[in-house]
Amino acid sequence: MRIEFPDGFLWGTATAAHQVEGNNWNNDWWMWEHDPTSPCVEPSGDTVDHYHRYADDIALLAGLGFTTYRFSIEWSRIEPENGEFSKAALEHYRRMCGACLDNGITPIVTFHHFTTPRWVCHEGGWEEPDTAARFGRYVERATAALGDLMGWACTFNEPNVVATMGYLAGVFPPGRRDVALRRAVNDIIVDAHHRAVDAIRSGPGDAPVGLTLAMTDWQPVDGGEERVGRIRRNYEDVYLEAARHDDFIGVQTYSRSRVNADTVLGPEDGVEVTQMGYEFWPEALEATVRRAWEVTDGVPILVTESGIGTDDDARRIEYITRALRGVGNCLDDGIDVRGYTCWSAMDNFEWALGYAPTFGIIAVDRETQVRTPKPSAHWLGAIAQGNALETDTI
Ligand code: GCO
Repeated sequence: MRIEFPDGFLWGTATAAHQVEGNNWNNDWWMWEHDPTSPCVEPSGDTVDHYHRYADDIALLAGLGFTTYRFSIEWSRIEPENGEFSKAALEHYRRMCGACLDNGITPIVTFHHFTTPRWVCHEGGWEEPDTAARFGRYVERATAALGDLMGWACTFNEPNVVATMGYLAGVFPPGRRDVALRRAVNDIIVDAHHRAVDAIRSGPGDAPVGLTLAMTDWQPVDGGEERVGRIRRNYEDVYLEAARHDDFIGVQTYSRSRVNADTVLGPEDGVEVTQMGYEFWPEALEATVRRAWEVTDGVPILVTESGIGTDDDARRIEYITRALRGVGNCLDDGIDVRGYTCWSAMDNFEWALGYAPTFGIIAVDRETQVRTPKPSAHWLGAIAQGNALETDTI
């Protein structure tokens, strides 16, 4: 089987500042990692020291064949206290964008990937309506510094996870469990997103702007339709609807979940599960791309994350092959998918689960910080270069 992708289709990998930079001590996640009552298994520490090693890392990704790199900028470095902006931090991220462009890589910049500065949290965090304006001001300042170099701009990474895991499930900071609060937080983040879109559009450069959403292929079983509808409404649709006037929507999907009338069911006995405990179900990407396209009324789609936590790199290749077949099916049906960005460039800090899950196509020895591309890195880089997937496995 051979799938050809449209001219200009973007091929890349993704990371997030807190998961790779190291020592981002001035945000809520660092506090959460050091809070004995949180579910975090270990602190992030130096992680893979990408803050200092980005130039080599970007050159390595370019050498493998990738044409884009998605990374996030850290609000707590850029604005370490209310209204105090760090020119040095902004220059750092300007050099990162420059390193991408020098290597023929389009930088996709994410302004918020889960971490919020400590001072914002002290002033109420995402349950405080004023946080939306504070975020807008930060995005405006960062765009003034980086806008002319940004290829694409993501305001938020998975705001639905920030709201749901932080304010309903209580497993992300600030660890709250309150249904009404989760809804209020959704509304505040939607407001923050719209302010950020305006700030980016009115700043230098012409990067397409959107947000990225965590999506699951929710599958109703035994009368689960109504429950699926409710889950989608507050977890996905509120953001898909808010994205209808954006330039793109970032889709991030890892698996499916079956839902009955009472609950979200775990994977069935005997099915293959990943290090995250998710069912191995790469077909979820096709289902969610289709749904994002439908609910946004046809906003162009960028797959901003797709991948698998596994220590068996052959399963990663199988997973991505099947996920890409789904993207090919969507393209065949006229859905405007602009690119595929694999999570992740490197093994990194997987939030509350620490370093055990390995999502990278590049392994990192965190004692020596030596990077070693896995077979999947060479394989996916070659697909990027050929802009086509050829496989006899499916
Ligand atoms: C998320 C994030 C990434 C994760 C990845 C693997 O989806 O939680 O965007 O930071 O590391 O998804 O779980």
